[in-house]
Amino acid sequence: MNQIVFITGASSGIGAACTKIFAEAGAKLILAARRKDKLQQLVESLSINSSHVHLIELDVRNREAVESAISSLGAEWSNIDILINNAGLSRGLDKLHEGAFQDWEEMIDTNVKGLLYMTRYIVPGMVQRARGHVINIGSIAGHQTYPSGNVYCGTKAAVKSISEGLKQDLLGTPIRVTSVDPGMVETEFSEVRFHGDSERAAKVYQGVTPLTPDDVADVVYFCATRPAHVNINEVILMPVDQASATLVNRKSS
Ligand code: NDP
Ligand code: 8X3
Repeated sequence: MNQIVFITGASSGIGAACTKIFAEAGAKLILAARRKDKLQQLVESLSINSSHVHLIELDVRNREAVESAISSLGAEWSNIDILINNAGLSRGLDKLHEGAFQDWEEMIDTNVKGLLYMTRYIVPGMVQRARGHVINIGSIAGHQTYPSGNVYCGTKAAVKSISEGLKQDLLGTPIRVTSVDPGMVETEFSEVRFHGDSERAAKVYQGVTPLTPDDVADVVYFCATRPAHVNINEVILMPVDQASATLVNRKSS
């Protein structure tokens, strides 16, 4: 694969798995996250050739930082072919009227505004070059709201709308837009949601065989490698043990 792929949130979970699959395919990778040490460790663990990777310590909530990271890429890295808007998080699982303002702001600023900043700064170049693909990581939470999911579900519903809107606005160009919307995937997601409470996080996956980050990365890679005239708009995937955000088959041990 002779393409430049920009992955946000590559330091963990689905983003790290996307890094692996695109690296194996020979893509050149721009990897961004706040924890640059984790990016470095990932690159070492995958033995990625250093000329094939560019690491950026980036908080996608910071619009100026996003603008500067992209505008300073230089000729070797600036012609981005695939943008994977993966950076995201949930914070808390509280009734709306009891929710924490800081949790809401973090989710909205990352999942919605961060994704918008990345898109706004990268897509004009794709349009200019008449080549590109934006792949947003949404969620089943964008399709169905679950109790106490309120703001997180709202941000993922926004990602769904933004993906649809971007597809419409790019009609007439060859740029592709895809939303990959998983159910339960075992990553750092629940630990982040519960502010580091790993016991509570582990319970989310208890008795269930969840998706792995590699399962999601496989789908992302499939979407990215269809013939140029094929646009996969949306993929919803969940474990066999899950039928909706709230319907989960748990085996007792
Ligand atoms: P992880 O917590 O394992 O990974 C989240 C990634 O996002 C990390 O690499 C983190 O990097 C990055 N990130 C978070 N905030 C920022 C920020 N402000 N700036 C830059 N990077 C940031 O979770 P997942 O892999 O599960 O999550 C990836 C995406 O998948 C998210 O959008 C999530 O909503 C979505 N998703 C997850 C599901 C699940 O069940 N796990 C299901 C459906 C969707 P760092 O901390 O180093 O900045
Ligand atoms: C992550 C999946 O159901 O925990 O987006 O919201 S869920």
